[in-house]
Amino acid sequence: MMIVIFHAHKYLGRIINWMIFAGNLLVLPVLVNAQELAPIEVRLPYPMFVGTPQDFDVPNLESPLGSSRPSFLAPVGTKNVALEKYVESTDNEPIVGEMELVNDGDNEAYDGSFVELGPGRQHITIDLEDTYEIYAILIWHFHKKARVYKDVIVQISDDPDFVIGVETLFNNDHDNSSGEGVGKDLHYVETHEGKLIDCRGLHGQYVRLYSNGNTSNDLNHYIEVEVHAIPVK
Ligand SMILES: [Ca+2]
Ligand SMILES: [Ca+2]
Repeated sequence: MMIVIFHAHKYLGRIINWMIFAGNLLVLPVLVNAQELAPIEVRLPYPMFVGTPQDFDVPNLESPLGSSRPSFLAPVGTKNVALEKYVESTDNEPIVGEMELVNDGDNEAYDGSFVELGPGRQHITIDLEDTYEIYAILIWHFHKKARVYKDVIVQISDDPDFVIGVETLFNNDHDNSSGEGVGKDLHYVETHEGKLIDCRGLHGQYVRLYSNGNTSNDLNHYIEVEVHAIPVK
């Protein structure tokens, strides 16, 4: 009996120590995660039209904010890591421009600033060359005139083939016509502010963007894509 009590006390001490240790573990991540935040740096292009027209025949159209987009906060050191990285496309021979235009740092709407991909569903994949903690993706499809692009889907993965570990961060394909699942996100009118997608610090090396034509034609365009991220520690 004495032996049992002795052992119970011995284990009680261990249990208390473990509870203190576990308590610290619960507190520590909160302290570690309290990173200093700052607005990400986004240089906006010259606006080609005023206001955000809403006369488009598409379902689930986002209402314009009526003011400029608020600053987006991310950990200090977050920057565009997509600049001049390799971009692959389902259309190897763009109708207009080259794939390099997707991430050459120029987001202006002028002629010569966009790449035009063939009709229907197309996607591009940016290889960031390493796994990053991604906070925001910014997309400018085309903003010379107001348009809505269809089946905009944004995914990140560490798998270049997007078979395993795929995170879908945005999907406005309401009828699953692009086959990546029904998307609940809203259609939006392209403006000079581009579309900012909150990526919540998820990890990935590859960023894939789908589209399936737009309200003016069935072609696909990219002026610029930015991926604001920090290296994974
Ligand atoms: Ca560009
Ligand atoms: Ca669709």
